[in-house]
Amino acid sequence: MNIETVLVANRGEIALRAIRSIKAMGKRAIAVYSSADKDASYISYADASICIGSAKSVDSYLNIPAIISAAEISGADAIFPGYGFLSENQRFAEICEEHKIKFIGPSGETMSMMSDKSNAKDIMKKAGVPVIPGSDGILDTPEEALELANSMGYPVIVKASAGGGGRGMRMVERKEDLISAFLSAQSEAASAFGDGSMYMEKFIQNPRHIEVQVIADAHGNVCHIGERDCSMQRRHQKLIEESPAVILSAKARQGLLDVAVKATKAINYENVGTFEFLVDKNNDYYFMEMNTRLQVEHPVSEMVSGIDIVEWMIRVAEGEKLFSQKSVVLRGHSLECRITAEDPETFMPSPGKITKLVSPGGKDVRFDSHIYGGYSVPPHYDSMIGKLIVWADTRDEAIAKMLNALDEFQIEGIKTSAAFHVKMLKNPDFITNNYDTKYLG
Ligand code: MV4
Repeated sequence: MNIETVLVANRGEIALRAIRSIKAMGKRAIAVYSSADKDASYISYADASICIGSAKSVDSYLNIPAIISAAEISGADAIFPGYGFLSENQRFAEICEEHKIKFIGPSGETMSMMSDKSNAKDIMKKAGVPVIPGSDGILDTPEEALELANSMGYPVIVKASAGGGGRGMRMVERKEDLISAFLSAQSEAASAFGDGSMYMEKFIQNPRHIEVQVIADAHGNVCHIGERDCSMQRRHQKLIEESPAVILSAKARQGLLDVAVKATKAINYENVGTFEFLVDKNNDYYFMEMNTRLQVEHPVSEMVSGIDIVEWMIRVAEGEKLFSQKSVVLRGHSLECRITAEDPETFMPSPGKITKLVSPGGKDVRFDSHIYGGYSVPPHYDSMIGKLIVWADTRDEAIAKMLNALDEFQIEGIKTSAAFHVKMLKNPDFITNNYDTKYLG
């Protein structure tokens, strides 16, 4: 199948990122936007654009009929979902296929297999992937959880099967607290996801969050594009990501990469995906979740591999054969700092008009951002306004390059997280990798 026109069902930096690759491939790019995004710069960079609704996401970026209509009106033969919004919506992927529009991602069926975290864990366990010791599937009652926790030993963590990204979970240190923690996490999950299914695991102390980027074609070929360390987070929001994960031994890294490829094949996966692992002090790794979409932090994998991941998402969606693992050569070190319109001390959102902007640049410095001087950051969406990515031979050199890039970056009118990054990149604990996922709470 030859894709000629791709509709980008997203906004902001990832919409711009996708349009760049679509146009580089000689294809037509269609932008869609909400009325709050009418002044976004990438709209004019696309070959055509269509307003799909008002500022509220449910009326626009989550509005399936409006997006499908826009695809049909513009003659799009494929939809690029990006991250967030409809990117992991099984129903949307199916509706696209029903309308003979190629959804650039895995099948709806695969997505739903992985969106149920307990089920995903079960599938991975059967595929030979190490998983965190815990309950065998869903726990029907808090008493069942208590019995298992008492035999497993504390601390444990109860998790909502429909959760992910930290919602609907509770760490429990003492048996006295288990039943109430189970019930409160369950009711949180029931109201947030409409599903109160819970499972339980042994709590891994001071873990690192390390994930593997995989890509699969329609013919059963699978490659990994290395791993990323995303342990620098605050309240489950990643702040800094890097590749490679230097805390891994060569043996642990190869094990992690091999197991991710094996698992991707086992589930007949297609397109890009990410395997999230928790890694403990002994370099033991355990599968946690699979993300069935392109991720925010994909550029660090592009920088160390030279592979345009968005381009290859489109190519494999067209049925093209994937490159070989041997041709994937991972070199040097890449860091990404997420730039948000937030106060760098309190992380409170700071939308508004950008009155002055000087963007960083130079060799191996990449600023993926849709912002410009005079642009108003709308208050309706995620506060991320761009990603600053650098590449260098070593981690220390990448840190130095990032500090210089942040120094070049000038923005006025709104507060941004740039000052947080400067502080963190000078922090001895970050420099020596002496931190874990709980470092910032
Ligand atoms: C854990 C854990 C420790 N032990 N599971 C947080 C997000 C969600 N995807 C799972 N999470 C965790 N699961 C066990 N068995 C610690 C976390 C965790 C965490 C994981 C990754 C990145 C940041 C985190 C911050 C707090 C807790």
